[in-house]
Amino acid sequence: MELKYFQKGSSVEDVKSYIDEWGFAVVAGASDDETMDSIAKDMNRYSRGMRPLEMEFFGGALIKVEGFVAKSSGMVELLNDPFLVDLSEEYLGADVLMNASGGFILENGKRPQPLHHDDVLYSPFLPRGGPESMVNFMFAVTDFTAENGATRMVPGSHKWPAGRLPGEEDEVVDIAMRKGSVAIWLGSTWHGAGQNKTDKQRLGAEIAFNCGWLRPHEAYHLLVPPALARDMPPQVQEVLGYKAHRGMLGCLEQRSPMELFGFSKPVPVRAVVAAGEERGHVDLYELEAWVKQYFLTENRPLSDEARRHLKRLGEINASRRGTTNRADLDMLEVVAEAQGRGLVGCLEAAGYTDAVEALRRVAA
Ligand SMILES: O=C(O)CCC(=O)C(=O)O
Ligand SMILES: [Fe+2]
Repeated sequence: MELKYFQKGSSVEDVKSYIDEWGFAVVAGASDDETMDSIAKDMNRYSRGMRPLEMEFFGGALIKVEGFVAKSSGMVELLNDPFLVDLSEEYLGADVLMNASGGFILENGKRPQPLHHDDVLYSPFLPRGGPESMVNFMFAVTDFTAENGATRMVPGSHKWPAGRLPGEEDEVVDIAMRKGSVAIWLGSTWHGAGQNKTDKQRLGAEIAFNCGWLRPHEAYHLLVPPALARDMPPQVQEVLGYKAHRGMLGCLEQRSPMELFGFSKPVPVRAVVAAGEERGHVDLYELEAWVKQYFLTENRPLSDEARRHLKRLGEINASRRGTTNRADLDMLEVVAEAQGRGLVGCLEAAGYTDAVEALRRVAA
Protein backbone atom coordinates (compact mmCIF):
# COMPACT_ATOMS: atom_id res chain seq x y z
CA MET A 1 0.00 0.00 0.00
CA GLU A 2 1.04 3.59 -0.35
CA LEU A 3 0.70 5.49 2.90
CA LYS A 4 -1.53 8.53 2.67
CA TYR A 5 -0.82 11.55 4.85
CA PHE A 6 -3.92 13.43 5.94
CA GLN A 7 -3.41 17.07 6.90
CA LYS A 8 -4.53 18.71 10.13
CA GLY A 9 -8.13 19.80 9.72
CA SER A 10 -9.11 16.68 7.74
CA SER A 11 -12.60 15.57 8.62
CA VAL A 12 -13.32 12.76 11.03
CA GLU A 13 -15.32 11.07 8.24
CA ASP A 14 -12.40 11.05 5.79
CA VAL A 15 -9.89 9.78 8.32
CA LYS A 16 -12.35 7.18 9.56
CA SER A 17 -13.04 5.79 6.13
CA TYR A 18 -9.29 5.33 5.58
CA ILE A 19 -8.95 3.62 8.97
CA ASP A 20 -11.93 1.40 8.12
CA GLU A 21 -9.97 0.16 5.13
CA TRP A 22 -6.42 -0.13 6.53
CA GLY A 23 -6.76 -0.17 10.32
CA PHE A 24 -4.70 3.00 10.77
CA ALA A 25 -4.08 6.51 9.43
CA VAL A 26 -1.59 9.37 9.78
CA VAL A 27 -2.44 13.04 10.19
CA ALA A 28 0.50 15.31 9.41
CA GLY A 29 0.99 18.52 11.36
CA ALA A 30 -1.55 17.53 13.99
CA SER A 31 0.44 19.46 16.60
CA ASP A 32 3.26 22.01 16.50
CA ASP A 33 6.98 22.02 17.30
CA GLU A 34 6.55 24.02 20.48
CA THR A 35 4.14 21.51 22.01
CA MET A 36 6.30 18.60 20.91
CA ASP A 37 9.39 20.23 22.44
CA SER A 38 7.68 20.82 25.77
CA ILE A 39 6.51 17.20 25.80
CA ALA A 40 10.04 16.03 24.98
CA LYS A 41 11.31 18.00 27.95
CA ASP A 42 8.76 16.39 30.26
CA MET A 43 9.59 12.98 28.83
CA ASN A 44 13.28 13.49 29.54
CA ARG A 45 12.66 14.79 33.02
CA TYR A 46 10.41 11.90 34.04
CA SER A 47 12.51 9.16 32.43
CA ARG A 48 15.80 10.06 34.03
CA GLY A 49 17.47 6.92 35.30
CA MET A 50 14.81 4.63 33.83
CA ARG A 51 15.72 1.45 32.01
CA PRO A 52 13.91 -0.21 29.10
CA LEU A 53 10.87 -2.32 30.00
CA GLU A 54 11.82 -5.93 30.39
CA MET A 55 8.68 -7.66 29.12
CA GLU A 56 9.25 -9.41 25.80
CA PHE A 57 6.16 -7.54 24.58
CA PHE A 58 8.12 -4.27 24.49
CA GLY A 59 11.07 -5.54 22.46
CA GLY A 60 13.87 -4.61 24.84
CA ALA A 61 14.51 -0.97 23.87
CA LEU A 62 11.38 0.89 24.97
CA ILE A 63 11.40 3.17 27.98
CA LYS A 64 7.96 4.34 28.97
CA VAL A 65 6.81 7.30 31.04
CA GLU A 66 3.46 6.12 32.38
CA GLY A 67 0.42 8.22 33.28
CA PHE A 68 1.93 10.92 31.13
CA VAL A 69 -1.12 13.20 30.95
CA ALA A 70 -0.72 13.69 34.70
CA LYS A 71 2.89 14.80 34.19
CA SER A 72 2.86 17.03 31.14
CA SER A 73 0.75 20.06 30.30
CA GLY A 74 1.57 19.51 26.63
CA MET A 75 -0.18 16.15 26.87
CA VAL A 76 -3.26 17.81 28.34
CA GLU A 77 -3.21 20.14 25.37
CA LEU A 78 -3.09 17.22 22.93
CA LEU A 79 -5.86 15.45 24.80
CA ASN A 80 -8.09 18.49 24.58
CA ASP A 81 -8.34 18.28 20.77
CA PRO A 82 -11.95 17.39 19.86
CA PHE A 83 -10.69 15.45 16.84
CA LEU A 84 -9.31 12.71 19.12
CA VAL A 85 -12.54 12.19 20.99
CA ASP A 86 -14.80 12.60 17.96
CA LEU A 87 -12.87 10.01 15.98
CA SER A 88 -12.65 7.63 18.95
CA GLU A 89 -16.38 7.89 19.58
CA GLU A 90 -17.02 6.81 15.99
CA TYR A 91 -15.55 3.44 16.94
CA LEU A 92 -16.19 3.20 20.65
CA GLY A 93 -19.54 4.90 21.20
CA ALA A 94 -20.41 7.79 23.49
CA ASP A 95 -18.41 8.93 26.52
CA VAL A 96 -15.07 7.28 25.84
CA LEU A 97 -12.40 7.07 28.52
CA MET A 98 -8.70 7.56 28.28
CA ASN A 99 -7.13 4.12 28.48
CA ALA A 100 -3.52 5.20 28.96
CA SER A 101 -1.07 7.96 28.11
CA GLY A 102 2.61 7.37 27.70
CA GLY A 103 5.91 8.85 26.69
CA PHE A 104 7.48 6.19 24.44
CA ILE A 105 11.25 6.50 24.30
CA LEU A 106 12.75 4.08 21.84
CA GLU A 107 16.47 3.58 22.20
CA ASN A 108 18.95 1.95 19.89
CA GLY A 109 17.99 -1.71 19.97
CA LYS A 110 18.71 -5.17 18.66
CA ARG A 111 15.24 -6.00 17.35
CA PRO A 112 11.85 -4.44 16.73
CA GLN A 113 9.00 -4.77 19.19
CA PRO A 114 6.99 -7.91 18.39
CA LEU A 115 3.88 -7.22 16.31
CA HIS A 116 0.76 -7.24 18.46
CA HIS A 117 -2.71 -5.73 18.79
CA ASP A 118 -3.40 -3.49 21.78
CA ASP A 119 -6.87 -4.87 22.51
CA VAL A 120 -5.14 -7.99 23.83
CA LEU A 121 -5.72 -6.05 27.08
CA TYR A 122 -9.34 -7.18 27.00
CA SER A 123 -8.71 -10.71 25.85
CA PRO A 124 -10.44 -13.14 26.23
CA PHE A 125 -13.43 -11.11 27.43
CA LEU A 126 -14.01 -9.27 24.17
CA PRO A 127 -13.54 -11.78 21.37
CA ARG A 128 -11.97 -10.55 18.15
CA GLY A 129 -14.45 -9.68 15.43
CA GLY A 130 -16.79 -7.70 17.68
CA PRO A 131 -16.93 -3.90 17.90
CA GLU A 132 -13.66 -2.07 18.51
CA SER A 133 -12.70 -1.48 22.13
CA MET A 134 -9.68 0.83 21.73
CA VAL A 135 -8.35 3.63 19.54
CA ASN A 136 -4.73 4.73 19.86
CA PHE A 137 -3.00 8.01 18.94
CA MET A 138 0.81 8.22 18.76
CA PHE A 139 2.25 11.71 18.26
CA ALA A 140 5.72 11.99 16.78
CA VAL A 141 7.64 14.06 19.32
CA THR A 142 10.73 13.60 17.16
CA ASP A 143 10.57 12.61 13.49
CA PHE A 144 9.69 8.93 13.07
CA THR A 145 11.76 7.20 10.37
CA ALA A 146 12.32 3.63 9.24
CA GLU A 147 15.86 3.93 10.67
CA ASN A 148 14.91 5.16 14.12
CA GLY A 149 12.13 2.65 14.73
CA ALA A 150 8.94 4.27 13.43
CA THR A 151 5.86 2.31 14.46
CA ARG A 152 5.13 -0.49 11.96
CA MET A 153 1.63 -1.37 10.84
CA VAL A 154 0.15 -4.40 9.13
CA PRO A 155 -2.38 -2.97 6.63
CA GLY A 156 -5.86 -4.47 6.84
CA SER A 157 -4.95 -6.62 9.85
CA HIS A 158 -7.84 -5.20 11.89
CA LYS A 159 -10.07 -7.42 9.76
CA TRP A 160 -8.15 -10.60 10.51
CA PRO A 161 -9.98 -13.38 12.33
CA ALA A 162 -8.93 -14.61 15.76
CA GLY A 163 -5.87 -16.81 15.61
CA ARG A 164 -4.35 -15.38 12.41
CA LEU A 165 -0.76 -14.28 13.00
CA PRO A 166 1.38 -12.04 10.79
CA GLY A 167 3.61 -14.04 8.46
CA GLU A 168 6.37 -13.51 5.89
CA GLU A 169 3.89 -12.75 3.13
CA ASP A 170 2.16 -9.94 5.06
CA GLU A 171 3.09 -6.40 4.19
CA VAL A 172 4.44 -4.33 7.10
CA VAL A 173 4.52 -0.54 6.66
CA ASP A 174 6.87 1.81 8.53
CA ILE A 175 4.90 4.85 9.66
CA ALA A 176 7.51 7.47 8.80
CA MET A 177 6.17 10.85 9.89
CA ARG A 178 7.42 14.30 10.74
CA LYS A 179 7.54 15.68 14.25
CA GLY A 180 4.04 16.86 15.24
CA SER A 181 2.23 14.25 13.13
CA VAL A 182 0.02 11.63 14.70
CA ALA A 183 -0.45 7.96 13.81
CA ILE A 184 -3.84 6.53 14.70
CA TRP A 185 -4.70 2.85 14.93
CA LEU A 186 -7.44 0.58 16.19
CA GLY A 187 -7.14 -1.82 19.10
CA SER A 188 -7.47 -4.71 16.65
CA THR A 189 -4.72 -3.57 14.25
CA TRP A 190 -1.44 -5.51 14.28
CA HIS A 191 1.53 -3.17 14.81
CA GLY A 192 4.67 -2.60 16.87
CA ALA A 193 7.57 -0.22 17.39
CA GLY A 194 10.35 -0.71 14.85
CA GLN A 195 14.03 -1.17 15.59
CA ASN A 196 15.97 2.00 16.32
CA LYS A 197 19.25 1.62 14.46
CA THR A 198 20.41 5.18 15.18
CA ASP A 199 22.10 6.49 18.29
CA LYS A 200 19.37 9.04 18.96
CA GLN A 201 16.18 8.34 20.89
CA ARG A 202 12.89 8.21 19.00
CA LEU A 203 10.23 9.96 21.11
CA GLY A 204 6.50 9.30 20.82
CA ALA A 205 3.58 10.54 22.91
CA GLU A 206 0.69 8.14 23.07
CA ILE A 207 -2.92 8.69 24.08
CA ALA A 208 -5.22 5.69 23.95
CA PHE A 209 -8.98 5.53 24.48
CA ASN A 210 -11.34 2.70 25.30
CA CYS A 211 -15.11 2.28 25.43
CA GLY A 212 -16.57 4.19 28.37
CA TRP A 213 -17.96 0.99 29.85
CA LEU A 214 -14.57 -0.75 29.96
CA ARG A 215 -11.96 -0.45 32.69
CA PRO A 216 -8.95 1.56 31.47
CA HIS A 217 -5.37 0.37 31.80
CA GLU A 218 -4.43 3.34 34.01
CA ALA A 219 -6.40 4.63 37.01
CA TYR A 220 -6.90 8.25 36.06
CA HIS A 221 -9.01 9.24 39.06
CA LEU A 222 -5.90 8.55 41.10
CA LEU A 223 -3.37 10.02 38.68
CA VAL A 224 -5.42 13.19 38.27
CA PRO A 225 -7.45 13.55 41.47
CA PRO A 226 -10.36 16.01 41.67
CA ALA A 227 -8.23 18.86 43.03
CA LEU A 228 -6.15 18.77 39.85
CA ALA A 229 -8.90 17.79 37.42
CA ARG A 230 -11.03 20.73 38.53
CA ASP A 231 -9.01 23.19 36.48
CA MET A 232 -8.73 21.09 33.35
CA PRO A 233 -10.84 21.60 30.23
CA PRO A 234 -14.21 19.79 30.23
CA GLN A 235 -13.25 17.34 27.47
CA VAL A 236 -10.22 16.29 29.52
CA GLN A 237 -12.29 15.95 32.71
CA GLU A 238 -14.73 13.77 30.79
CA VAL A 239 -12.21 11.31 29.38
CA LEU A 240 -10.41 11.09 32.74
CA GLY A 241 -13.63 9.56 34.03
CA TYR A 242 -15.26 12.51 35.75
CA LYS A 243 -18.25 12.21 33.46
CA ALA A 244 -20.51 9.25 34.08
CA HIS A 245 -20.86 7.03 31.03
CA ARG A 246 -24.27 7.97 29.66
CA GLY A 247 -25.23 9.12 33.15
CA MET A 248 -25.16 5.52 34.40
CA LEU A 249 -21.66 4.14 34.95
CA GLY A 250 -19.15 5.76 37.25
CA CYS A 251 -21.76 7.81 39.13
CA LEU A 252 -21.68 9.51 42.48
CA GLU A 253 -25.13 9.99 43.99
CA GLN A 254 -26.60 9.18 40.59
CA ARG A 255 -24.71 11.99 38.93
CA SER A 256 -21.54 12.60 37.01
CA PRO A 257 -18.69 13.31 39.45
CA MET A 258 -17.90 16.47 37.50
CA GLU A 259 -21.40 17.76 38.13
CA LEU A 260 -21.38 16.82 41.77
CA PHE A 261 -17.98 18.44 42.35
CA GLY A 262 -19.15 21.54 40.56
CA PHE A 263 -16.55 21.27 37.79
CA SER A 264 -19.17 22.35 35.37
CA LYS A 265 -22.18 24.35 36.34
CA PRO A 266 -25.12 21.99 36.77
CA VAL A 267 -27.80 22.97 34.31
CA PRO A 268 -31.41 22.32 35.15
CA VAL A 269 -32.52 20.81 31.87
CA ARG A 270 -35.85 20.05 33.42
CA ALA A 271 -36.45 23.67 34.17
CA VAL A 272 -35.17 24.73 30.80
CA VAL A 273 -36.93 22.32 28.57
CA ALA A 274 -40.16 21.33 30.17
CA ALA A 275 -42.31 23.16 32.57
CA GLY A 276 -44.10 20.41 34.37
CA GLU A 277 -44.06 17.87 37.04
CA GLU A 278 -41.42 15.44 38.09
CA ARG A 279 -39.28 13.16 35.99
CA GLY A 280 -40.71 11.81 32.80
CA HIS A 281 -41.74 15.27 31.69
CA VAL A 282 -38.38 16.31 30.43
CA ASP A 283 -38.95 16.36 26.74
CA LEU A 284 -35.58 15.38 25.43
CA TYR A 285 -36.93 14.69 21.97
CA GLU A 286 -37.90 18.32 21.85
CA LEU A 287 -34.51 19.43 23.11
CA GLU A 288 -32.79 17.44 20.36
CA ALA A 289 -35.10 18.77 17.67
CA TRP A 290 -34.81 22.32 18.91
CA VAL A 291 -31.03 22.38 19.02
CA LYS A 292 -30.86 20.73 15.59
CA GLN A 293 -33.20 23.32 14.17
CA TYR A 294 -31.53 26.26 15.87
CA PHE A 295 -27.96 25.35 14.98
CA LEU A 296 -27.81 22.87 12.14
CA THR A 297 -30.81 23.76 10.00
CA GLU A 298 -30.31 27.46 10.47
CA ASN A 299 -26.60 27.09 10.01
CA ARG A 300 -25.39 28.70 13.22
CA PRO A 301 -21.95 27.62 14.44
CA LEU A 302 -22.06 24.87 17.05
CA SER A 303 -19.01 23.96 19.15
CA ASP A 304 -17.47 20.53 18.57
CA GLU A 305 -18.30 19.52 22.08
CA ALA A 306 -21.93 20.56 21.79
CA ARG A 307 -22.16 18.77 18.45
CA ARG A 308 -20.90 15.60 20.12
CA HIS A 309 -23.42 15.91 22.94
CA LEU A 310 -26.17 16.44 20.38
CA LYS A 311 -25.12 13.29 18.57
CA ARG A 312 -25.14 11.33 21.84
CA LEU A 313 -28.58 12.63 22.72
CA GLY A 314 -29.77 11.65 19.24
CA GLU A 315 -28.49 8.10 19.74
CA ILE A 316 -30.24 7.71 23.06
CA ASN A 317 -33.46 9.21 21.73
CA ALA A 318 -33.35 6.72 18.88
CA SER A 319 -33.03 3.86 21.39
CA ARG A 320 -35.93 5.31 23.38
CA ARG A 321 -38.09 5.34 20.28
CA GLY A 322 -37.34 1.67 19.69
CA THR A 323 -38.05 0.55 23.24
CA THR A 324 -41.39 -0.40 24.72
CA ASN A 325 -40.43 -2.08 27.96
CA ARG A 326 -41.18 0.32 30.81
CA ALA A 327 -38.13 -0.51 32.92
CA ASP A 328 -35.77 -0.20 29.96
CA LEU A 329 -37.38 3.09 29.02
CA ASP A 330 -36.96 4.38 32.53
CA MET A 331 -33.24 3.68 32.34
CA LEU A 332 -32.89 5.24 28.91
CA GLU A 333 -34.67 8.37 30.08
CA VAL A 334 -32.09 8.85 32.80
CA VAL A 335 -29.38 8.40 30.18
CA ALA A 336 -31.07 10.87 27.83
CA GLU A 337 -31.41 13.35 30.64
CA ALA A 338 -27.71 13.10 31.42
CA GLN A 339 -26.83 13.69 27.78
CA GLY A 340 -29.34 16.54 27.55
CA ARG A 341 -27.83 18.15 30.61
CA GLY A 342 -24.43 17.86 29.00
CA LEU A 343 -25.73 19.47 25.83
CA VAL A 344 -27.28 22.45 27.53
CA GLY A 345 -24.21 22.77 29.73
CA CYS A 346 -22.06 22.97 26.60
CA LEU A 347 -24.27 25.63 25.08
CA GLU A 348 -24.00 27.67 28.24
CA ALA A 349 -20.27 27.15 28.63
CA ALA A 350 -19.67 28.12 25.02
CA GLY A 351 -21.51 31.36 25.65
CA TYR A 352 -24.56 30.68 23.48
CA THR A 353 -26.60 32.61 25.97
CA ASP A 354 -29.03 33.64 23.27
CA ALA A 355 -29.72 29.98 22.51
CA VAL A 356 -30.15 29.09 26.16
CA GLU A 357 -32.43 32.10 26.60
CA ALA A 358 -34.43 31.12 23.56
CA LEU A 359 -34.71 27.60 24.96
CA ARG A 360 -36.04 29.02 28.19
CA ARG A 361 -38.66 30.94 26.28
CA VAL A 362 -39.65 27.80 24.39
CA ALA A 363 -40.03 26.01 27.67
CA ALA A 364 -41.94 28.75 29.41
O1 LIG B 1 6.32 2.87 20.30
C1 LIG B 1 5.70 2.43 19.34
O2 LIG B 1 5.96 2.74 18.18
C2 LIG B 1 4.55 1.48 19.53
C3 LIG B 1 4.45 0.94 20.93
C4 LIG B 1 3.33 0.00 21.08
O3 LIG B 1 2.64 -0.32 20.16
C5 LIG B 1 2.97 -0.57 22.41
O4 LIG B 1 3.80 -0.52 23.34
O5 LIG B 1 1.85 -1.12 22.55
FE1 LIG C 1 0.88 -1.36 20.76
